[in-house]
Amino acid sequence: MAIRSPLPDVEIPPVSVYEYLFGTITDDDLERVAVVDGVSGEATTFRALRDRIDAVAGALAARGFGVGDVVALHAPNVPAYVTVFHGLLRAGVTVTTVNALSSAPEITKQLADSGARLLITVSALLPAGEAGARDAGLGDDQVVVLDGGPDTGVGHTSLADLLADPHPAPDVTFDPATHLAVLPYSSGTTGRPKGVMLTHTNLVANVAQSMAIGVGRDDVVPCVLPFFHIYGMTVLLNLALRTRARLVTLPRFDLAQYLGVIQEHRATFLFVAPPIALALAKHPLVDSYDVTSVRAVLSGAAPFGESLAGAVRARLGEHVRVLQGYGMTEMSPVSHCIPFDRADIPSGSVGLLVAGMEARIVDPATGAEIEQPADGVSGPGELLCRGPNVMVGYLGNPEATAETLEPDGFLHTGDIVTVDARGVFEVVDRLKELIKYKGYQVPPAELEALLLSHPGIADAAVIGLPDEEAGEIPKAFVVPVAGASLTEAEVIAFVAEHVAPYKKVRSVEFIDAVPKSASGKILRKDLRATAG
Ligand code: AYL
Repeated sequence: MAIRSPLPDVEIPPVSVYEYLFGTITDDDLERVAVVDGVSGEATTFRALRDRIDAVAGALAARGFGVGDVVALHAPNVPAYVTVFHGLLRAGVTVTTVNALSSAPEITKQLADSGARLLITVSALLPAGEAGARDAGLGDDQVVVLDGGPDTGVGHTSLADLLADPHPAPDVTFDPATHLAVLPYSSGTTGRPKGVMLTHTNLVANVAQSMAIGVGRDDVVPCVLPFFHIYGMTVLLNLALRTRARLVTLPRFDLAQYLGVIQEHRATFLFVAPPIALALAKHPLVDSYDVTSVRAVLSGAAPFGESLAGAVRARLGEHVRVLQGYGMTEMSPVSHCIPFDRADIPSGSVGLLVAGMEARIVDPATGAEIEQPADGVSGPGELLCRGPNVMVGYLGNPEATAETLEPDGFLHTGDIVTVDARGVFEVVDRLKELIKYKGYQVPPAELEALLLSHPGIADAAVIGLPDEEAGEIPKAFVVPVAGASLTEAEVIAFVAEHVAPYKKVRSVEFIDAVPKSASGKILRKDLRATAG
């Protein structure tokens, strides 16, 4: 029997993301500050933000973009990200969000796979963006540089150029339940990154479901986790906008700058991944800043244990709520959270199923269903989830979709969990091959394919090694071609040349053969057992 969320159902209105965020906004809220640039201090009210979103939608529609088009957005967290992202959605365009750290070949792959007709980037990322776009067959006129323009020396159409000639927001009609809002990339439980098809309703639902986290109108939310990743997109950007909280954008993580923003803007709700939680708990710099405004810290995207949670509380104050969220890009992403008002739920757990979600826990060896116990804690098993926030499927990849989504709508998470009688879940292990470096996805299959493209490498396997700061670091096992002289440094440099920095292989071990099952699957558990 499926386990149902113990939280009351929430209304999921059948509207677009734009309509959900701004359709019911009051005159009072329109005058409030929505977004602050954490670097320059420039503030934008909800009214100005909405007007700019309308203007971007109008400009894009006037250039022929609308329902059926895919546009790639490749930028760090800056206020213009908010305007352009929502302007694109407002125009009916499907947005594929690109990691700001992506290499040119990674950008090319994503553009080609998603069928993007336009890349919107920033001058700081232009070298990778331009090369990536060119190799995907996009012309110079298909690259927009937000802070570019003829007078800047950067070239390309800028955001200011787009808006120079005002156009009213278009009247677009689509079915929010089926129209794709975004295509973020995720490797899911296996293989290489795939386009995750999320509809407007998926995103609207997950904001409504995430209300339990407890962000409210008086909160100030520093946004250092990237908007291009689903955590930043839903839990920072969209949840904060809908609750009328204030976002403070930061384009990259720098601890001193982050602490400075917390102090200066009296930040109240911190959304972090475990490495930032570790810095908050342990770094001496924290003592030099006033962080007394903080009332809650939520960690998500990678394992976060009770001891680190306790260390965060000890440092920031026992009154601070330390929360955890869990989910997957494929679930928009939040399936579990610790509600703000549930102080009885331990911070080292991932909390409860969010409203409207169901789960099943299945023994991966036998397929047998593990029942929720009447008391105590269940045995471990793979988590499967179903709900209004679960993706439609992987773009152009029915095989991967069929492997991940059961015909009855349950999604395989590839994570091993337990549940107790109250419905509190804990993530205890990962069944899938994914490596998480500081909360970012590092798909082993992608690195293995890259390693195999090296003429000196006959076979390769990649696993994650535990690491206190990053969570896990990628390690490669390499079988050299007979007679090849290959060093660890060469292998590391080869990978680093081709991938985003967070995907770098950080150690290499040469072996005679990669251990594999009879069906040819890499036996990662065996490699993990031998790896030091
Ligand atoms: P993706 N504990 C352990 N592992 C986790 C956790 C957690 N709290 N959260 C995510 N993961 C792992 O698509 C897990 O293996 O989405 C999961 O399948 O990049 C995988 O990361 C998904 O990686 C929030 C804030 C959810 C963040 C997120 C997750 C976004 C990461 C709810 O409130």
